[in-house]
Amino acid sequence: MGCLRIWSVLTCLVSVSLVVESRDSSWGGLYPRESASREVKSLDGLWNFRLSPLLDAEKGFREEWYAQPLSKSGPVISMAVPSSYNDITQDKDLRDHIGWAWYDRLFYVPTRWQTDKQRVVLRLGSAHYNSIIYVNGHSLTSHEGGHLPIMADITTKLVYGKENLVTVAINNTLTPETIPQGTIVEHNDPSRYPPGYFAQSYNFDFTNYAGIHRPVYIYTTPQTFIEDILITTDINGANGVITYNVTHGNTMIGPSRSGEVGCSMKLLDIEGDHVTSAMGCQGTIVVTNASLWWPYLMSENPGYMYTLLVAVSDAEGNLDLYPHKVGIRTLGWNSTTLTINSKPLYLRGCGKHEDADIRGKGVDYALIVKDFSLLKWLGANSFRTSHYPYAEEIMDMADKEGIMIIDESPAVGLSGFDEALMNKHISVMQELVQRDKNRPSVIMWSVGNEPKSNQAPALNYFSKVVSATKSADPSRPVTCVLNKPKEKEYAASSLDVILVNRYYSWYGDTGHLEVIKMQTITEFSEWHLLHNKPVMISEYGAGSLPGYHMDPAWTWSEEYQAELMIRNFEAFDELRSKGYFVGEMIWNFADFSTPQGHTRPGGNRKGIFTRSRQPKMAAHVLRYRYHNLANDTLTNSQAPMCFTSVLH
Ligand code: BDP
Repeated sequence: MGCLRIWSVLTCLVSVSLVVESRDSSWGGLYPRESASREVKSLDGLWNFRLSPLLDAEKGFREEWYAQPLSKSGPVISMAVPSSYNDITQDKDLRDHIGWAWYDRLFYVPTRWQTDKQRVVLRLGSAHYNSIIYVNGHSLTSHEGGHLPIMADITTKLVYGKENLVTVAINNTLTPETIPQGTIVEHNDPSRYPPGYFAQSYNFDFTNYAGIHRPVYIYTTPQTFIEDILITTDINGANGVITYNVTHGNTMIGPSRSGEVGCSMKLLDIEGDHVTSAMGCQGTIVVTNASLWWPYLMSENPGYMYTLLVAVSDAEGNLDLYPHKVGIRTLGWNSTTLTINSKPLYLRGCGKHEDADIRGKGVDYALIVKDFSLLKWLGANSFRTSHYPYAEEIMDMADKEGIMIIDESPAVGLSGFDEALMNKHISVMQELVQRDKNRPSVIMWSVGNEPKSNQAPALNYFSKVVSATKSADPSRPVTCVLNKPKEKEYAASSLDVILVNRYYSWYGDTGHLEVIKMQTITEFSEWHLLHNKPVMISEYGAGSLPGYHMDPAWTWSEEYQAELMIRNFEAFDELRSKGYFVGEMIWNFADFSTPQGHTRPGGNRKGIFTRSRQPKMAAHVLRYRYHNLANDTLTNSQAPMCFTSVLH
């Protein structure tokens, strides 16, 4: 029975994809933005929801739950979109569900969209992990992977001026072939477990939240439409140089007439005033006396962005318009240093999670604003999207606020390293680059976190994944976050910058804060010596229970967490003086949810903020340091910021 049950979960992933009319969408398209030619309609809100029965994973497919509203085929509950479904109700089975979950809702499309011959696109910011999207009973697309957008052209499947049905089936099962990986553990001993009993296990330290996590939109474009825009920037003296390449598409209506398509660009400044214009679908725009994109606290005016108003017109003069933000900046890296606009960078940041109570990994605008407010309060200039790509709404804020991003793939804790996994990993990197390639905030790609890179096949595997990422985007350095001992480590040689996670005096030498400085200096000097590359610490930290105090410091007390940080700072300062140590990121920005376990009291408590974003003592300590570091790294040409300005 147990075996049958698991077979059913796993084969379901394979077999249902065969019935999808148009297969896996790996190009999520440009973010839905309104313009004079594009209408955007949100489908967020309360959807209908039902789980597949635990012992009959394929029931929804067999009974074609997508063919009519879910409420007609059985009981439904209301489910918030966007949100994870796990923590929304009091139902433990929903929280811990493994397998298919079904969502649907009705929506209208105006007849005018048909009269105006509009192309209509459905786009989900993400759905975790495998998803199949249906409109009016047609299976339109499927997508594997939980943190990147899904798009489908739904023009011909709609009933205009009437009710339409969108259905989304989502499966959160992780296997050794998924990214990230997981295992379904069967328990076949009938004297200890009920029939069919199984559990999902995975090798990462955060809850595998599931659901429609990001906004759902439908939007229109004309039949000839802007498909993608690639933007790179350079600096030439006081001038900025924007190089662009616009690709356009044509709907199935009529033959492609791409030869007759023309492009024109208008560049607007931050106030919306016209700066300059250009013609042609590819080209270069020179911006005289350009305002550059600078990180937070490296300029009085961080995050400056122009708007490139892209226009594509067809033979009849129908226009498609798309406003695209552009931050002009350059990145550089060598064996010791990272630079932005030719100035050396020191990353003062955090590892984060998309995580909150009730909504799990669902996009929450209030939380986004709060987190950026806290990052700025801290004086942080960066974070890593540990351990998966974050929502585009978060990335937009990072661009705007001048917060630099190490943009990480969902490849957390990988092992095995066979060719199939490698090809999937490469596709994920290409999808991520495709989505975030034009963002000034993204200063580095991270292909993963803590792979088992002590396994010999990791050498070939990472050299291929890194080089595929570099060919997708040669303009940014590529890294992978490592934790294996440097003596037997096969990924580092492929990377541009070495990022290492280390928990001295927490997971080893617990209670012995006095060894941190020595061990950190020794280890990071050796990484640099071995690979002749810039190095940084991408995670360090200790758990603390807010309000638990103990002096002298004792594990889990706020004092222990704070002192562990201060001891690390002593090491970081010495390493910085050697000239190759390019950053520090505390683990973690806030406490977050993990699977239940005896080392995780209510989740991972290494946050410097609580899960509800209140500061622990550690946050004040970090704030003092980061603002001081910001003052240190200011160049003469930029206005110094007094530390007193961080005091209220
Ligand atoms: C690191 C992982 C991170 C964990 C952290 C920890 O990268 O996901 O949450 O350890 O143990 O190894 O707190």
